[in-house]
Amino acid sequence: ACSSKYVLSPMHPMWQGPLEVPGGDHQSPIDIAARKAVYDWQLKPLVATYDPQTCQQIWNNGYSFLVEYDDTTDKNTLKGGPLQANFRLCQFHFHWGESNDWGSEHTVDRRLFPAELHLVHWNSDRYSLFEEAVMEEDGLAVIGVFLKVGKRHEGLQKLVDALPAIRHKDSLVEFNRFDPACLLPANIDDYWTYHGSLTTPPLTESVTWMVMKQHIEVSHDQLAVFRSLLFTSAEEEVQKSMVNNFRVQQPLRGRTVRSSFT
Ligand code: BO1
Ligand code: ZN
Repeated sequence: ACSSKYVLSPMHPMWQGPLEVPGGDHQSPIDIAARKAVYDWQLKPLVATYDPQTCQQIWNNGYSFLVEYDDTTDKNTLKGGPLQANFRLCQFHFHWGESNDWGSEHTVDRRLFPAELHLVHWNSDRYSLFEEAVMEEDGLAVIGVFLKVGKRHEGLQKLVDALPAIRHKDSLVEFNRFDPACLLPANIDDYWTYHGSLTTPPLTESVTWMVMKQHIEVSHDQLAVFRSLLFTSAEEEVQKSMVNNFRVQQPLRGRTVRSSFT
């Protein structure tokens, strides 16, 4: 859940909170300067093993829509790449803009994408709950995938079809048998990685980020359905479209972005 100290303004793509962030030199998202990334030949391929049967629900939490997975057992694991442990998927969600000209959280050479997918995992070798892992430097691993506008994405359509049922904040519907792997690009071996934070409160610096070089394509109409969601609950008088739910790029502050490819 979100800290009440922060309010996401639909006009400004920023969390309005007390004095920037709670003590962070390793915040996310960042701009990835492709030519400054350091190739690391020791970065292994990523291995994601997902079980569609563990998909539980889809809900509007007032800043995005989340597809949540049963993370009480090791059925959805991410390992390899820069990771020193097994990580378990708990949810995925997206960030997007009001137009196709912006919407992603990360940027590549200052280039914005219309949306960005985040697959959120926690270190299940060392911790027993997300809430415990979120406090630790090696606690979380998030895969970021850029979305571009092009042809309709067949895998995404099942999600898009569920969105009208969760238009308002705090609405939730059952959602079963969705394979998160269908949202990954064909090549997951090429990625950038760096250490950063959650991009919404609690903004803890607990995330190994893996941002995919390859994007996925979705149609303008599919993104239009994302934009028909609301930040507001059914009770509120003035309804606000869920758009521009991204945080702006944060300073790199001496961190190195590594790449798995040349
Ligand atoms: S993100 O991937 O950096 N945009 C991101 C930001 C915030 C969260 C997750 C990913 N928040 C947490 C909530 C927890 C919740 C967890 C898993 O997501 O703080 O309350 O359990 O859904
Ligand atoms: Zn996110």
